[in-house]
Amino acid sequence: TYQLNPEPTPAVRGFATLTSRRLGLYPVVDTVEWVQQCLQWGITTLQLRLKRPPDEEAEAAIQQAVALANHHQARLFINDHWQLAIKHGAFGVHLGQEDLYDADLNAIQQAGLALGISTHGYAELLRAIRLCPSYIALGHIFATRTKDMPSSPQGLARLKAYQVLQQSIPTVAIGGISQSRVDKVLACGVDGIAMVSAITAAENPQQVAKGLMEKMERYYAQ
Ligand code: TZP
Ligand code: MG
Repeated sequence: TYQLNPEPTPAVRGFATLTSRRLGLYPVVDTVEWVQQCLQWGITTLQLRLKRPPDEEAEAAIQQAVALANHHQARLFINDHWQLAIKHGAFGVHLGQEDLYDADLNAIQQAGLALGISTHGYAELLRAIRLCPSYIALGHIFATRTKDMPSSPQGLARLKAYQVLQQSIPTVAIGGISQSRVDKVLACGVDGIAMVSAITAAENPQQVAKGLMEKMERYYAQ
């Protein structure tokens, strides 16, 4: 079994590898309606982040979102609710640091689900690397109003340094990334950019998402 503390974690390979390591524009949304919207725009990797207990409503939303994502052959990561993600055959699970103590990582791995892990600094990044997840989220890069963050923003210099530290696991930047900051974040070498408010609070979310998807495709094609 995986042990995080105080024993060192064994370096076990096996969380689903992303066949296309670029996650590109990675919207993080909180309703099935948003999942549907994103899929219609052609988003290929996305996250359903339901900040609620694993009740009937959560399960219904996860079931519907998974069905929609599978229909579009998109990679849907379920935040927190790893049991429901396994039960309904989601592509992957996204876990924060505190979730790593409770979640059964072996069960996630054995069910063939991908795993993404949030990190907020060097120590957490090292710990995440040892678990060999499918991707690592690095954040928050800039100040954000979407989530209360106890730590300070990582900034672009650290984001860039983290890419030098390890290249084998795909990385995603998150936190305070607005449309106008995307170029600078891409230049740090990340494989994906996770966004909440830049998309969901946009006046025209579709236009923003399409523009960013095109920008990222152009960037990665270079
Ligand atoms: N995890 C770290 S920052 C964040 C999450 C879920 C919120 C990012 O939201 P936004 O609106 O893109 O800053
Ligand atoms: Mg969590």
